[in-house]
Amino acid sequence: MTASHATQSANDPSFMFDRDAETMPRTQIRDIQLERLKWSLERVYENVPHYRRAFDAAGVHPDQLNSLADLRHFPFTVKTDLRDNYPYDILATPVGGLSRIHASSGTTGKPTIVGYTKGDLDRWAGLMARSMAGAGVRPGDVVHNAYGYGLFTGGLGAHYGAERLGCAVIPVSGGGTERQVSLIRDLGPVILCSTPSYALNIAEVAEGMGVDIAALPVHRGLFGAEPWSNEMRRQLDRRLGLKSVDVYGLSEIMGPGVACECDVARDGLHGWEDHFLFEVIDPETLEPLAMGEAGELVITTLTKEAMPMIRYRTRDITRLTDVPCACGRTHLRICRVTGRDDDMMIIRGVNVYPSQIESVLVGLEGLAPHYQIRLFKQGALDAISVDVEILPDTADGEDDPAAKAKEVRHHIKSIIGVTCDVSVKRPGEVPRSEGKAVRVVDLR
Ligand code: DLL
Repeated sequence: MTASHATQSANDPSFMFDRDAETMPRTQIRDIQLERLKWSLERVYENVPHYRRAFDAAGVHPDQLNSLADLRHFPFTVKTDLRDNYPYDILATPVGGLSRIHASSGTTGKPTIVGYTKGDLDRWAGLMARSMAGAGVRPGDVVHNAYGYGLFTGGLGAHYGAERLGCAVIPVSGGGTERQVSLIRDLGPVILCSTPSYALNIAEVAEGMGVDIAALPVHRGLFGAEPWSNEMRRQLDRRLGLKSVDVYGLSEIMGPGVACECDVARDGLHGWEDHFLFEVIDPETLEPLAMGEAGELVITTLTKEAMPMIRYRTRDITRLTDVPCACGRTHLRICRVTGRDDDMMIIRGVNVYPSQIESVLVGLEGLAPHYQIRLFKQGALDAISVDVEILPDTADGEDDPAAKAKEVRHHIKSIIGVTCDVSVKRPGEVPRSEGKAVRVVDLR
């Protein structure tokens, strides 16, 4: 990857990390995709027994790919394929050829690992630098990186991306929130990287310490790793005095930087199509959907050496758009991911995502944006309850928690269409996030 930033002024609002790649004509993107897709299919067929078996069982061979549309004949990869081949059988490179190994948290069973060659790490840093520049980060910026460092890809992903772009990184990781606030106050970073829920936690702790982050130099927040609503975005922008930008990624595919909003439009995340091929499928029929239709995002890697993924089903629900963007980047945009299909709750026939509940709660006066949803059985039926917190000012006033709970219940019923129990908690009673927030507790 050739970074062309040396020839541009970093003060230019249209600054790009890799202008040639980011603005190439769409026909050229498709040519590159076809060539790289062939390479990836051959690579897995030759080196990964799982893929050879899966292709053979589906009666397909890499030689049969003549156009991008032919990819639809190739089988999907799902999370269980990674678990079944744990730890190393899904790799297309011998373990000795790896430079780093990350792993998923494994909360739902056996963990899965992700391996990277030196080249993979180099491309990841480049794509994260591209993403960050699109989000408004510039060489010379000081970046406060509160994504967790370790097996989670957030910390090191943002770290090396920022360094590649030419920034100074404060590698603070998650947790120790008062110390984070002191560092933001003392070191004057202009960029904050964290999950949106942790950014909110930082805002709250800062307010408690009497530190006005909105008055400090921080002017961009690069938030991602979990779904967050537009209401949450407005709240973060206001309380932290910054422009927040959405960054998307997943460890199986790379980590953060698979796609990122540009700060020009903040309307959909540019997915880097010279390295990934994006499809949206109907999760029921598994058929590819047309541009603009909502369904499950499926990603194929085009340049990964250690762990190429063919048609990986992300479970994330979104839409794609190739409408030209005001920023000049030609790569398609992934609309904000509002939830995963496995997060979807079906309550008496109504489909509900946690982010819909969040939109209602964050829009209501007197409530803090801290909430948790509980799923439980009521007889044979599924039911939900919501814990939400009252704002400290409201807690000391006359506002009756029971009346507030009734109001919240009414709003959820009228906007989303589900009946749920609501419990209004006192300030600090809903658990705070230091990384990805736990929004749903399943008690069924
Ligand atoms: O969360 C990578 C990442 C780190 C992305 C830092 C952005 C910033 P995983 O832990 O493997 O990787 O989780 C991936 O998180 O499939 C989505 O369900 C969710 N997710 C990630 N980014 C977003 C986002 C990292 N911007 C899973 N909006 C994905 C909504 C997101 N959901």
